[in-house]
Amino acid sequence: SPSHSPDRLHVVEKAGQLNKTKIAEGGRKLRKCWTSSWLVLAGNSLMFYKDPKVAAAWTPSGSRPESSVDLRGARIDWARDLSSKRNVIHFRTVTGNEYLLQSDSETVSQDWYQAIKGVIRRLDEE
Ligand code: I3S
Repeated sequence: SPSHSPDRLHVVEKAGQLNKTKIAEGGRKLRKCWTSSWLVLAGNSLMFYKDPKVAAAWTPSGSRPESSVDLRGARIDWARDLSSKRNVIHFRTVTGNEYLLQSDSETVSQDWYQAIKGVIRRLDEE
């Protein structure tokens, strides 16, 4: 039945480890605090977990991520002047929360950039 068919909310598009810091909350600048985080991109959301094991147990009604952002209306670009690190992704939600995501691997950062951008674009078209 349709109620059992997978929908986009439940489809994990991408998951993996990245360095992450939140740099603004509601437009207000925050002090950077880089930490390693396990990211899960699914449905309209990018979810952050401390531990991949917790993320693996993820179900719609099950374990909750440490934090989660709604990608609808979000903007993504490459952080040029926001960090001394390389391969840094910058994104901003409609509510003015801003994050930096980073990997020392250019390929890993590029893949995440494209995946997040793809979701944002899809949501823009809905
Ligand atoms: O943009 P900033 O202030 O140079 O960011 C650096 C600081 O957050 C620093 O911590 P302190 O608050 O103890 O100064 C971090 O250790 C650095 O990693 C931050 O710079 P990068 O360029 O790594 O994003």
